[in-house]
Amino acid sequence: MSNLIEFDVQCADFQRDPYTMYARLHRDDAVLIDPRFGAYFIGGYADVHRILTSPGFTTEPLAKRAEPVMGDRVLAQMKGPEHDAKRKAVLSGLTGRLFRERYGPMIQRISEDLLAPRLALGQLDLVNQFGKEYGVLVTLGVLGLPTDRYKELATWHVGVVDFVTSLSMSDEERRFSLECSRNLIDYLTPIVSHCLATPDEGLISMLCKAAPDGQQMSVSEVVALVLNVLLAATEPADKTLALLFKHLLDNPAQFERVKANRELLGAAIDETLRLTSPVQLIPRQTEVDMQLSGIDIPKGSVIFCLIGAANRDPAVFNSPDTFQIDRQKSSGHLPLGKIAHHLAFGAGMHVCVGAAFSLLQIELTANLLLDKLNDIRFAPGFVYREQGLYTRGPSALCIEFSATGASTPEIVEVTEVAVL
Ligand code: 2IO
Repeated sequence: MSNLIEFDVQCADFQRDPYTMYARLHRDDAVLIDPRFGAYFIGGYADVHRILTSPGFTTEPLAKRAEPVMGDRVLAQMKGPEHDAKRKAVLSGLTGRLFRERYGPMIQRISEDLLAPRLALGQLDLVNQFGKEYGVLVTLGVLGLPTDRYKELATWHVGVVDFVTSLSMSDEERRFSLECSRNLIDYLTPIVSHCLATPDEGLISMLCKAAPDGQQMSVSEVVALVLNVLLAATEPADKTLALLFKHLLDNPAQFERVKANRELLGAAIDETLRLTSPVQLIPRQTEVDMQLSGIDIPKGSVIFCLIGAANRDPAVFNSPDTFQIDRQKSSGHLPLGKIAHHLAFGAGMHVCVGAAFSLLQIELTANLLLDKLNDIRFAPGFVYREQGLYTRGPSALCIEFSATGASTPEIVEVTEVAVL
């Protein structure tokens, strides 16, 4: 039986470094409870896998966390024929035989355009001078939305994400998030109405036809789906890219191998997602009284799956705190002979619909960066920090490099300087 251990999810130590707590959780075989916050936190791989794949665990927490800022329900709140039909619509836009051809050139162009003015400088903050804008622009491209107001959209997106992912909010922060949500919904409503009336080939029009029985969908239903894609695709993008480069820079021998053999990039991205999962928390609620690892959990309890902990469970992953791109060959096995896979995209009926797309996106951009930037290293004096508990990533990643084919510094207009 596990030990039930009280902890404070909002304490500064945990915010700074959740991974020490995760290691302790595994060592002491613990289920965590934050009585003040009123939730359980579960980090064992088998428990998390069970929570995500078995009946008895609902997505009810999203009614409070997501619905107020999304304007209607998101995919993860649905089930049955409605869930199947809408999920299929999103999935068919984000996967399929031709998705590399459809989205590849767009991702490539956005990455090149953002990188161009930075090349000659020989330095770049991969989060704040590339990744954040890149995340928003690629998502807008996928949704077929115009990019002229992307800076405003990026600000509103942050406000909405804060609401979904925060563990505590001041009244003022809440007001700001709701205002951002209102602005985003007001922006999307006429666009969605137009797609409902005169559908085109784009993803939004595909979502407009996603009702299970051929019924007409309401504007707010489609807007919520669009917001769902917007948030889920944008929020983890800069984090995953920066985390990948952080691990490669920390592991020079593996970095050399990846540079020489780009086919290893997929394994490096996968290992990045396991070791430092950009989405660290997935909330659920228990539908019945139950036991998890021998601990009684009453009906109606809010449970957070600690994805970052499950992905470092030593019962499943050997030397779980190390970055090993060859891991797949050496990692542990689950019962029934299944090979253990990380849970960074979740599992079960709500497993991430954008997984394949996001892997394509990171792979294309990482390849481009490796092509254009030579001799990548951390900038002198750069101090690495991560932020966020729900979604987590580097607050900055300042690198230096020499560029291949860069234009001369004189003709480059630079407005911001990397903050070290
Ligand atoms: C967008 C938290 C970025 C999802 C969410 C309201 C629903 C859902 C998730 C992920 C990542 C986001 N939850 N994606 O945790 O679609």
